[in-house]
Amino acid sequence: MPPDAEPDAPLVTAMRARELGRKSVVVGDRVGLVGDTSGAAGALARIVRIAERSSVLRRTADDDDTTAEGRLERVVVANADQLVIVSALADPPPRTGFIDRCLVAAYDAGIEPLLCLTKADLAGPEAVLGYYAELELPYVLIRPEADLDALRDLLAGRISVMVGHSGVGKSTLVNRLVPDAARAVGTVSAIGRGRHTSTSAVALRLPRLPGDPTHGENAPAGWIVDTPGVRSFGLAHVSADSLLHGFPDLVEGTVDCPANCPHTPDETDCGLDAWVAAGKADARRLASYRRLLASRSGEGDAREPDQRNPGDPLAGS
Ligand SMILES: Nc1nc2c(ncn2[C@@H]2O[C@H](COP(=O)(O)OP(=O)(O)OP(=O)(O)O)[C@@H](O)[C@H]2O)c(=O)[nH]1
Ligand SMILES: [Mg+2]
Repeated sequence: MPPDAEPDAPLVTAMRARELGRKSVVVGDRVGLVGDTSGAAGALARIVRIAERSSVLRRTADDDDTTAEGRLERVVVANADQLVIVSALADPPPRTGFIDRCLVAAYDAGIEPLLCLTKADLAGPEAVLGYYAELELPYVLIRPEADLDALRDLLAGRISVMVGHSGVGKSTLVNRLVPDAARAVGTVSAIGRGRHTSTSAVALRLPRLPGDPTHGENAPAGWIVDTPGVRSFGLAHVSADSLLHGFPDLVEGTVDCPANCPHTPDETDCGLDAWVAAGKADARRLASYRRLLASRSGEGDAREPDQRNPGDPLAGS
């Protein structure tokens, strides 16, 4: 459905036509339909064309890197213009390593990031926000009892996709934003045992707020895509050079690096160490960047985040 489709446009059920070959249709795709597009009960249309995508959010599914299937690159969503990185402030605890990976993916896809910190009723945001102090990263805090006006403003008129670990409250949030969404909501006790409440990505049209003075009567209300929780956001498809762009606070620290500097800890002339020593960026950000570099080159540490960074509970991915 086009982003500007009328709110009462019929919902059409369609299947992928054979002439598309191996091209797969993903959530967010704009498609050409033939056949019965009436939306009547039992009507089935065919998808014969996929429009050029304005953005493609990918992740390498390296949850399981022991199989070829596990290393596959997957398209999460097409045509999104905002990546809503959902992280709970507690239960499950925030993981800046994961948020950093999402920021890299957003930069790589040309999608603007928004940090959405849920469960603000359970813990404060200071530690997470302190870690990102040098970035101009927009954020919103979500409490169950407070209104969602700030978030609604940031979502208005855009196609936003939510990503985050299982149990952080993505579906809970979608149900509040889109009251008739009826997304299943789970319990956090299942985390880490391979159970995810949401099992597929779904795009939902945001309701236009009655009498909303800020966006005009004919402004599109926007779309929100709820996705299943992921354990990790694999970045094997992102080049080592592009990784750095997910760390805008470090970029300037590389201007004095030797040509083709790999920015690894063993590169004694890498400018990033001096940059951090001079207080221009947080040492934890450099450590996170270098962890990502190492995981890309196959030297990744496969231990659980809690064991890997005993001194820094935030750092896991
Ligand atoms: N205290 C508190 N609990 C919340 C909040 N938001 C969500 N929860 C609870 O967190 C649990 C998980 O919420 P879900 O919305 O299912 O999480 P999800 O991110 O969609 O999880 P997956 O679908 O598995 O990826 C539920 O028990 C919610 O009631 C919040 O702001 N505060
Ligand atoms: Mg869910």
